[in-house]
Amino acid sequence: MWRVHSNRVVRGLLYTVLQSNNKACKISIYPGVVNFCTHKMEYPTVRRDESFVEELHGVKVADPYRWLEDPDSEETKKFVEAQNSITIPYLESCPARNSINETLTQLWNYPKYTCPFRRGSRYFYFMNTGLQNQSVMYVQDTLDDEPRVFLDANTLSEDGTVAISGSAFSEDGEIYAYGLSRSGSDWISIHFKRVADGEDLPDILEKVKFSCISWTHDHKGIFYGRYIDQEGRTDGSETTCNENQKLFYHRIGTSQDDDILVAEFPDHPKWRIGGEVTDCGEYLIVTTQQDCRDNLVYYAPLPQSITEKIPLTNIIDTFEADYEYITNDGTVCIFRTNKGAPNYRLIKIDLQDPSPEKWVSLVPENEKDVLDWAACVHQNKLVVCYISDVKSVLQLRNMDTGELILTFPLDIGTIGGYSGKRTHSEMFYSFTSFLSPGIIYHVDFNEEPYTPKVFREIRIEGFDAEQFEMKQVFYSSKDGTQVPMFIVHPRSLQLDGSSPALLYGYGGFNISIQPCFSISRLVFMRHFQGIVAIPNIRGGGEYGEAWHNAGRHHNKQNVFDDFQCAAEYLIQEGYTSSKLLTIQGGSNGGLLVGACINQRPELFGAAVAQVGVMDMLRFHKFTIGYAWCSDFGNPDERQHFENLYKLSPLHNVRVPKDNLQYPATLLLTADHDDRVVPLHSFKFISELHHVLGLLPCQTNPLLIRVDIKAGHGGGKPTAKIIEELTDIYCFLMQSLGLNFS
Ligand code: X98
Repeated sequence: MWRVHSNRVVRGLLYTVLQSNNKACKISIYPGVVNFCTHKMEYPTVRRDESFVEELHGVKVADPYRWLEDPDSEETKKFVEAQNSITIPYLESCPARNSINETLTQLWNYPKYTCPFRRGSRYFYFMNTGLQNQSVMYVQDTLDDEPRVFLDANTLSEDGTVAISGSAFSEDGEIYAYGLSRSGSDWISIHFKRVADGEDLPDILEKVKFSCISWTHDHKGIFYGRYIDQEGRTDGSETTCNENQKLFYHRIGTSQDDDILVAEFPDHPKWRIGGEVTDCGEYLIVTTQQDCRDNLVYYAPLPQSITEKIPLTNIIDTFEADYEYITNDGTVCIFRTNKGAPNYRLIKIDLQDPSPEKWVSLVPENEKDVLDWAACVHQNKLVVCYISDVKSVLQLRNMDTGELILTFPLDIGTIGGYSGKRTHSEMFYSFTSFLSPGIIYHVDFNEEPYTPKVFREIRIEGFDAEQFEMKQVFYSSKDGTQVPMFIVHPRSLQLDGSSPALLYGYGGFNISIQPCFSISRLVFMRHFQGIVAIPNIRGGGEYGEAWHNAGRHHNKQNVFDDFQCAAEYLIQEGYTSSKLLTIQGGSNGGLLVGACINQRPELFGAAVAQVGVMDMLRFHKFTIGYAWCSDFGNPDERQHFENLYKLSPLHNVRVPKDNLQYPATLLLTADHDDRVVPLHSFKFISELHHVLGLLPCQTNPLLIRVDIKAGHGGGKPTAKIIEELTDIYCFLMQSLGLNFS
């Protein structure tokens, strides 16, 4: 017996979802067109151009979905419509959809604060009352004053899709330069707001991406990076390669057309250029980077007035390590570097005599812990944050000698935010962990001993950390490497393999996945009675450059092995079973998920791959993709090509042996993702459907959700985040048969 389950216009399409007694459903996408979906999905037919074959390094490689690389063609638009038109009804027909959405919304609705930061004579901070699409920036004259709204990005668009991305105050704190991103794109326009009266200045800077914003200390203008030669659309829906970034100086009150070209490297079109005015205001430090690691360093004394290109002196001339400016006294600069120190160290380089023999070691490398970041506070103190077995350790050190003054007491978790300045006698830092939504601490350096005081603690009504258990385990990977993993779950769970588990991973780019609070994971644990597991797989920065190197280029397979061994550990230890295990990852983690379902389809019940890199032979051709060759290798080089061809999700979809099937798979992407362009997911889902879609044993759904007015994730409005999470949990509930209670 069929009944109309729902009949509504959703995301621009009319759907009639019919449900039968046995819970099967048929979906009418347009009036008169009915799709039957009982135990198995029927996927849209996607044209394959079998004639499209390229010879790469002597190997014939087919690319039948090359046409999907054109985001503007009618055929691609129809493809997106057709995919969404099977995915959305599947997600919408989840019987617990409303409950999931309401639970997420209700739990999300608590006030969130960032650390306050002082600029000029005022304090600023961001606050979200709970469900606001974008956090609001407040200003106070003192910490006890009534806060006033300074900048509310929610007023800049109806749907919250305009977000602040990058900003800097002038040195006197009187002008705020801020980037605005639209629909999740990496492109920003830079705007300027006068602080005293909140008035926006007429200056607007366009074609800005991957940019620094750094003021000269006369408060007259900023250095910023611009892709002035970029042709065609620059709204993030294009896939064009970003080349020829140039460093410009914009003087407030002038037209962008009159901006001064300060630095360019025309022989190196792929270099990104950062410019930073030193703390003393006397020098410009310029860094260049082609990939996602290693940079060169230049400097120049700043002229009184910037009217022409600034002649730069090179002090680091080889791409072999990272160098990050921290602060300086005259010509002596402190840098954080991994040169000769895979766990990073602080060194002093004299700009007048920068030869490596003259470098002074200020804080030497720690044998085990990674020096994650450092900042200068209260004239001559250094705040130094380490990663120690994935957890944060926060220290105060003497800037002249590097000696340890004290280690701030900290629970197991992460320093998620920091504010402090060399010219100020106070600092703030925030702590977060899986079971701690956030505590902001304040340290007043005028009072000894330097005891951090709780400035603000974020509390969530109805959340009791005591009801959950968190632990860190170390498991053996395929080659015997010990990999740390956090496991969090309700205390009440019986660990007999019957619990659903969510295994999240990233594994790349020297990025460390540290403990942080997450409402969505709380919902998974509390309402699906689930287990959350986060292994710190190789490729990340948790154990410094060695850990990163062990998971990049020809070692990339280690990343996938670590993740698969994490899954096996969870099953062996009775936390879950394959059928109840979901793997999840985004961006480089989307690649991880794509590779793992190809390599071990039977190991997982479901897979959620968000904004993933799936075509490993062509990622370097679009937007900023070339920068990832430092992790992935360059497909134009034969040895890298051979490695990439073996692990590329798009090129390794095979019919599983023994009548097994792929896990229920949901790919997510968005129309303005200009970091990992959506074509990766478009081609991968098409290949999954082509190889597996008609197999009788492939009863698990293989779906893609393509969002609109959204990008890679940064600046996503709360409404869209909750909608996406609702969809993901509806997908897991439907495909794994989970209970939501
Ligand atoms: C990037 O591609 C980073 C891109 N990126 C930059 C620089 N600035 C950025 C500012 C905002 C957002 C992205 C930025 O490279 C930059 C500017 C000047 C000098 C140097 C850098 N990332 C990788 C990524 O997104 C990993 C992390 C950062 N990936 C997507 C890797 C694979 C999938």
